[in-house]
Amino acid sequence: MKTRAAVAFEAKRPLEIVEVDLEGPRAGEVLVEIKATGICHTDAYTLDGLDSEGIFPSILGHEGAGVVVEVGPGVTSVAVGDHVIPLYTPECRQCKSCLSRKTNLCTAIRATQGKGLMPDGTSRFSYKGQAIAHYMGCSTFSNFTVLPEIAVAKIRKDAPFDKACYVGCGVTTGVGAVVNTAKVEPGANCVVFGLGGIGLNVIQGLKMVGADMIVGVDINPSKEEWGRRFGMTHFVNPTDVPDVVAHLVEMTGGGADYTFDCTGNTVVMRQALEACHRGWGESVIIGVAEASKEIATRPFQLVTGRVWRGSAFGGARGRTDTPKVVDWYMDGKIEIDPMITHTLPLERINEAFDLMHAGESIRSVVVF
Ligand code: NAD
Ligand code: AHE
Ligand code: ZN
Repeated sequence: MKTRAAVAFEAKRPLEIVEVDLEGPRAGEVLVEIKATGICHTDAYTLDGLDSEGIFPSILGHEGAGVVVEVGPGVTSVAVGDHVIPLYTPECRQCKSCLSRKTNLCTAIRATQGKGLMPDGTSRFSYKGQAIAHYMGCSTFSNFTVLPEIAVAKIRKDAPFDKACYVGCGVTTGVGAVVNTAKVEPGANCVVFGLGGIGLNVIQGLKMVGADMIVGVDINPSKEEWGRRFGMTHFVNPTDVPDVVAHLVEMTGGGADYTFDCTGNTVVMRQALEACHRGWGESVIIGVAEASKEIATRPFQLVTGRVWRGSAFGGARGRTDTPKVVDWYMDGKIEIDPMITHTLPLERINEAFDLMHAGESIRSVVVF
């Protein structure tokens, strides 16, 4: 079939909206009509050529929601008409990682996914006879996409696509980092670095679990109002203080119980670790750093009890947990609507990247 898609032909070039060829689902795969997709900073990072796994040409996008329109042979867990969220972190429930119960990082198809291919080692997308790579196993910047059955979460049918898509990455990543990864307890003092589409979801997760101080840190002063809107109790602009770590340690009475990096900046990651309380403070890295960047700190920071951790997709088990996050939204436990600052047609998808880089959006959503 033909489908409209925004194709990343080259790094650092705007996406081009073209009609591409899409092969139907093979065994264990489903064809999904994408109804809406968010634009996450990770898409921008790959398009900007900063991803060591970046492949061109490819169809980016990993934060979508849509409807199953065809299933391949052997598919049993979803059916035509089901509403689904594509999962860049699938859940096969059979691999060593899934069975360990220690991680959400299913390894069943990670190797081919990282190469922009379906699990059988081929691509379903092509343009003028040339293969186009899939992205993060999702490629939601296409009106139709093919996904492995283990990489779709079935969600309730009354959830609006243009909001539920955000659960496919940003919402689950932020709220999940609090609930699943850090397991923040009520009364904790927390610091969130970077108040964008991820950081604001960390903040609403912290509010939900009853954190005490929720300190937001951002170099963009307009983010103060956004943070307060979702439960932030204090704001620090690092450019206003001589030493942001010393300032945060003082504010939190010796350091935070939990800090979260939602910037992807390795200097900020160090600050987030060092703003933790001696003896027990835990820092969770959510931000994705550009290829070749490394983190550093004095080992003494760890010797004296601070803990450095990371979180991918908020530690959520895709097929099991994502529908629950949609329920939280539908039941009013978490908010999504106000964070979606821009809704655009596919033709204007490049504007979404401009708005993100200018710090003018929280989340832009493309509706098909
Ligand atoms: P975003 O662009 O919406 O937000 C980033 C925020 O960080 C902005 O408000 C910006 O002003 C702020 N910031 C930038 N530099 C800063 C600094 N030096 N100090 C303080 N604040 C600073 O991006 P997003 O969509 O929220 O994504 C945030 C990061 O999380 C990205 O690196 C993205 O790739 C990553 N991410 C990771 C996962 C995961 O599963 N681990 C999932 C989604 C996104
Ligand atoms: N390809 C990058 C790594 C990118 C990365 O860390 N991705 C996160 C999700 S970001 C969503 O917006 C993730 O889930 N990582 C786990 C995984 O298996 O990729 C690189 O550095 O090569
Ligand atoms: Zn993302």
